[in-house]
Amino acid sequence: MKFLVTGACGQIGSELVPVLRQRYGRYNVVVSDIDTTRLMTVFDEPSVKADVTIRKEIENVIEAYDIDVIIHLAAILSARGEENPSLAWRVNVEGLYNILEIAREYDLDMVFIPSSIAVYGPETPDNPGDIAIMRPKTLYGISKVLTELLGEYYYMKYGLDVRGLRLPGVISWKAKPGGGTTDYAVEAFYHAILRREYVFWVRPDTRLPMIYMPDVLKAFIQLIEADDNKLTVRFYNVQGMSFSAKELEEAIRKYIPDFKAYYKPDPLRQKIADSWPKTIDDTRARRDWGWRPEWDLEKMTVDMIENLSKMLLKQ
Ligand code: AKB
Repeated sequence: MKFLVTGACGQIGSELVPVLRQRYGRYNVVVSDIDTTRLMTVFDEPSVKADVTIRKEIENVIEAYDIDVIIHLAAILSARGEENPSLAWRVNVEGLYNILEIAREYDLDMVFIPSSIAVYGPETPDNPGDIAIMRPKTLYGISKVLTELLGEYYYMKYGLDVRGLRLPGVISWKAKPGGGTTDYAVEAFYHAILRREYVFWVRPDTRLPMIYMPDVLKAFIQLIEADDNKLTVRFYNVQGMSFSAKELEEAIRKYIPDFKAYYKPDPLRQKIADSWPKTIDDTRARRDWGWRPEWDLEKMTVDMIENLSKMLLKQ
């Protein structure tokens, strides 16, 4: 199986690519991004500069490397998407269409695309499952609903195997997230370690579903390898934990006692956070392909502080 990972230099790609290369072989995982500097510093060959909004550039990679599976990570996240809607449209909608059309045209085996809790909105009832009311209020959320619906459509109409995880906020220490509403849950650790203080951009009672990167990587591999006959939907909720900003502050202070937290809600990001569910129901992923998260708030906090301190303080 030969993979192309788009948007490979982002938070998830930076950690997923080494895992894929370890499992399937370095030369079977081609990485692409528009950020050539990061492409060259983060990954070994095979790596290609390719823009998902330019169909020909992706087609060239598919042909040159004889790709079977696209893992489509290139996306503009929620907060950045609200600041630059036309960019979000081009990357998240036009880029998505290019990927699906290319996969159909070249008869690829699979397209794997992360979705997000951003598909939900204020009308969604608490703790939604995989099939729930989806009336998102951000362009990012709208583009992820489109991703899921088009994915299902291509699966039913053309037999293209499109599948993905509906991810909550992703916490990790190796590469920073960018442009998301939930990024405070990562930034707080950087600031706690380097400055002993952090100003949260949400209220202390803001509670959101989250997941730690090792669980994300495990879920990717499990769902990529899951037998299609076992899947009862194309996009699956997965959640590792759910905590409020205040609970995160307290968890960090257990290990960094002089950590000070302040709260200055940013109207845009607070509104987005308030429109998302506090927890999501991932029963179906547990039942269909054996999903089990291993990381909770306490365990993740210890691991984040240990690894991030080593990385940041050695510089
Ligand atoms: C964001 O905050 O935009 C992302 C997401 C939940 O998809 N982290």
